[in-house]
Amino acid sequence: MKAINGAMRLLAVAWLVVLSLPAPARAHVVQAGADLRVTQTFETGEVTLVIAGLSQVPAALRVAAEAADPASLQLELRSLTDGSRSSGSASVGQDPAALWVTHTGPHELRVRVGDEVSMIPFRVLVPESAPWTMVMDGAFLVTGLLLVGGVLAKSMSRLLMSGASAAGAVAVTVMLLGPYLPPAQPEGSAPQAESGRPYAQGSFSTQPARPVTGAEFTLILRLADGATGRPVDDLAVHHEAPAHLVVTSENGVIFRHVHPLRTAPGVLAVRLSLPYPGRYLAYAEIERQQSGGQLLTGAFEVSGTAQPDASVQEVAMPSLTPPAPVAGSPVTIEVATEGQIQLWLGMPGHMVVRSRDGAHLAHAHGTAAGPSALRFTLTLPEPGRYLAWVQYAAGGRLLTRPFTMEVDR
Ligand SMILES: [Cu+2]
Repeated sequence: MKAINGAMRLLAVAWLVVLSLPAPARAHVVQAGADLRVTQTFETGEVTLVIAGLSQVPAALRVAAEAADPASLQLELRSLTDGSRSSGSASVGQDPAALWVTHTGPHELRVRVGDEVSMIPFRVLVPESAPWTMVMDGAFLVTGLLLVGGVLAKSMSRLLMSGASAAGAVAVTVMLLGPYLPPAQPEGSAPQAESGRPYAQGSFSTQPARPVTGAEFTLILRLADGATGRPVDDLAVHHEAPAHLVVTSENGVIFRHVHPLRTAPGVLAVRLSLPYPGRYLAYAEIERQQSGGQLLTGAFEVSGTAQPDASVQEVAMPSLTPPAPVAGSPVTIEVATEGQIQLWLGMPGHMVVRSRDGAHLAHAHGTAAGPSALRFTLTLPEPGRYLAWVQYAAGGRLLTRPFTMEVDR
């Protein structure tokens, strides 16, 4: 009996230890309950909306604005399930807006800055636990109750002991298998498509049709489903934006990296002003939900006379390894940064590389090589001259530093 009582105490202690451990992280449902960051380029500058994750509904959804420059946002949240609305406002550096949410599922956040409006579709997700976690929790509970019962009774029958052991074994087995069992779909998530979705077809246009140097115009990207021709309205937020748009002058002197607004289903738009006349190349990186990433390209002409350009950037002086890069094999590029690196779009550094003719565009992410250095590794497909722009945030500012490199055969 002594031996059984000893084992019982040991089991009771083990049970308490397991209960006090943090629940294992389930990476697949990290979307539910996690913050959603969406970056948008308004005329006044770039603003990142931080939509706080919820653990339950109904609740107040907190929406904050982050930006280098001051901006005030009018917000309206609409449930696409029942049409219920809630509105508020948020300013950079101020407390978040609190918008009332009653349902999980599809919503649209309408954001107005000045006279521009972006409508951001997103899903309110609430984490839900998988059925097997209930089995595990139940088994732990039974083990504990039997053990506590035994302690209170100051003795433990063999029946109680074997019951507790069996329940404990079930609980531990399920816990160990946990990482291999399917995670629960968060409440409010979209039904899974049976197969991947077709690529989007993109067409770029400008308004007015012929932009003039120094004057604001709107660059528009219309997205249509490759199979049905209907507007593509299911872009996944990747690297903190539904779309990343790079505009370069054909000669590579002008570079813009912006995040267009969704002005209607399948329509993305951004206001630009360009200083030099000539041909410009546009590249949009998008990713449909449950589909792959893709790059859409287009071109447009700007007329007029050259204007003074305030966006002229200092040139980066990178160190390359090997010093003479070769087509088809990796090159490591290290850039010293001006000041301590801060995350921008969730990454320490970004680099956009374009072939001189514009046929090839690559987007690489850097790792921090110390507090004030960035390291990129990429492989360029063809020999020739490449134009590159390193972008990173330091001192609360986004810096763009161009350089060029020759790639040998
Ligand atoms: Cu981007």
